[in-house]
Amino acid sequence: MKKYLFMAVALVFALGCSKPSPTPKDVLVKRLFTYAENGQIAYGHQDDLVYGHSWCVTDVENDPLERSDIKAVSGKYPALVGFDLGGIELAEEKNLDGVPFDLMRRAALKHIERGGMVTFSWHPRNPLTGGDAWDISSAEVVKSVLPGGEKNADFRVWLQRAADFVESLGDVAVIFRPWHENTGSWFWWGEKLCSNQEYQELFRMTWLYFVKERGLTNILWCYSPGGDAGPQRSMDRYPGDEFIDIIAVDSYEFSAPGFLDQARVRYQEELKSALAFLVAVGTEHHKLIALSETGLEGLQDLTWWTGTLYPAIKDFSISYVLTWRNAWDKPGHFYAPWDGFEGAADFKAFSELEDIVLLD
Ligand code: BMA
Repeated sequence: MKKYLFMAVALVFALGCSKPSPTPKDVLVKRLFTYAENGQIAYGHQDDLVYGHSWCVTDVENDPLERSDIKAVSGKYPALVGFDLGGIELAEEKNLDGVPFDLMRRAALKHIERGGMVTFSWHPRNPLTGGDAWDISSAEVVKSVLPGGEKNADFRVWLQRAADFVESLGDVAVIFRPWHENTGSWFWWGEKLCSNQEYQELFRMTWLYFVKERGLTNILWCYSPGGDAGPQRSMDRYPGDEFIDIIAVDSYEFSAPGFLDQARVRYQEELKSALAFLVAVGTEHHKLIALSETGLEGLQDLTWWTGTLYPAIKDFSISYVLTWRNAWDKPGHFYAPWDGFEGAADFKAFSELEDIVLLD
């Protein structure tokens, strides 16, 4: 009897002392913190692997997923690939940009298997009006999906479908960045479309559903207001430390033809002030910081990567930067170079900087 008692005590002691092995989320958090601590920034590209400038994957099941505009010009895949879940809420087969969800799942897992990281954004339709994410005709939408609202039950089905997709990825960690650019007023969850409190409730409700109801604990939650809000306002809608792993910002360069110099200065100033603010917030809240979306549509500035983006971000401890998509079906809607693009050499030079990380 004594012997068994001793064994039981020893077992409890051993279990208590042994460190649990790190989860996929722990590993990804550490990886991103390490980049920031080492002064490195991982580079990401939206929808890389599933399409690029003038091409797209058509064989959902068998395509080897080896094509990438970034690889074509730099020899490497981006370290991070972004995908968008818009459309999953209605159980559609393809997302709002025509990417089949089965292909998206395969590409995300392939990228992770290759050693890369994956982030998901979500442009869901408007649950009250039936319009798209940009339908801002009603300021009652967020209220309508919160508990007690007329669309709450329907919206929970939308959350369920998005969570089903994330769950279907299996035991891998991914970044999830819902309800982005909330300090602008172009999405139904935007600044003038709901109060700060309603926004926070929307975010927390999403988190609670995924994490507490569904047990999806391998998600890094990213809060990303828009850079044009000005730094101070960007935290007004912060859901709280418990719900967030990454505090980020979306910030684009916009230039009218012939006004590139002015646009560059404005972009760099806005970005630097946003990042300086967020890095301080990150230190205080112990959070990762990122530039979750950026770019210059059409890249008419042929040295944008080394001459505009890099000088604006290099002095900040951010873990990644992601440029937006190269639409296969809209020739002018691209934010990264492709094979044959005249500014490709500048991206290659950017990708070879020692503090910029792509996937070897
Ligand atoms: C926008 C544009 C749209 C696209 C949307 C969601 O910035 O690229 O064409 O549908 O993102 O990916």
